[in-house]
Amino acid sequence: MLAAGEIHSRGTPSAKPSSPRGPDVPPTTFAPETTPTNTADAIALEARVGLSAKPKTLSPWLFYDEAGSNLFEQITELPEYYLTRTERSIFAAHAAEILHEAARNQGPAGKLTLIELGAGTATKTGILLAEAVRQQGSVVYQPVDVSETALAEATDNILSNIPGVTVRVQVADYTREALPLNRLPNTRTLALYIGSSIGNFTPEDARDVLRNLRAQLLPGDTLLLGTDLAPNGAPNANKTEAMLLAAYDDTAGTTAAFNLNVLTRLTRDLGADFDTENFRHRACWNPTQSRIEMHLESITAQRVHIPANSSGSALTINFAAGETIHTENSYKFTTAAVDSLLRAANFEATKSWQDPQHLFAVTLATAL
Ligand code: AVI
Repeated sequence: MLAAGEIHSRGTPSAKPSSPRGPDVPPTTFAPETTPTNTADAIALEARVGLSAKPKTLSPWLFYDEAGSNLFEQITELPEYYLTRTERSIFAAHAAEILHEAARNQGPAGKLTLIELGAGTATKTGILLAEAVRQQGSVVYQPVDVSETALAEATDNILSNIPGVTVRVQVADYTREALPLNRLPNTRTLALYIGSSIGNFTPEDARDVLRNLRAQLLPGDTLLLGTDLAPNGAPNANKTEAMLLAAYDDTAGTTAAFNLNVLTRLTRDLGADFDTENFRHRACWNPTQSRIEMHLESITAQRVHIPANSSGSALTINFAAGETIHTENSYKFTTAAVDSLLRAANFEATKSWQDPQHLFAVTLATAL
């Protein structure tokens, strides 16, 4: 899956993303060995493999159907979910310095091009794009995402609000595909991987995602990485485990609805007979792995059925009371862990910005 189109903020779109809109397939933490190319087959295989495993698992990409994407948008505005607004506040306070630092290796005539992995609707990126236009007059922005719907929304927002940006959308799964960068002469690339998305990968997969990105960059290009900090993540950190847990188990029940929606999706897309009333949302802090885990806990002993599909014959899944399906990991980092992850992918951390409470870090790294 790969499509690209260039759209300027002044004038008419010269091309639009070409493939039809379909369900979103975000990156997976528990990637199946053989990757089906269509979403229906991928869901069928994911459910069969994950729900037959011990312990049971389901990949977090299953969260992001239309209802799940809307619930995630709501999560980002919850009082308990500090991540999104904190990262935005770091951009608002430091955008000028971030862009100056990234442009340091730039020749006098050159400009920075910004690419963004998993751009989604690019709501926070506008702050950085506006600053890039202020510093260099114009900017080319290349958002990469599996969701054409999200990219179309991102493009509309940016073109109507930030004059001077040329948007080149790229529909691709950056966890599985190379990212042809179409580098312009005399430019350097600043890659954005923000929103703590890296935290949803195991440490090995996180390193591989960054290595894949590094392979597309030239020495001197830069990466801006957004990471959520662990309770002991930085000197003077003002974060408690309780704060972390609340961010993943809010009082309004939005995160619970987001987690349970995965069962609704399997019921709808596979004809399964999950009753969401028989499951409850669980979030826990795993200090050994430095991650928040989300699970769906079976309230009673029960059986769930999935009819035969492209992945195999009909499946009966037995749940003991209290047994869980592990649906997501959200890793939290110390500043040292961020530095060593970057090193492992052949980047060198050059500067890091945090909010005054040290909840979240935005790190600029140079490709070696
Ligand atoms: C997308 N990702 C960075 C979110 C996170 O915080 O790990 C997903 C999420 N899961 C529950 N709440 C938000």
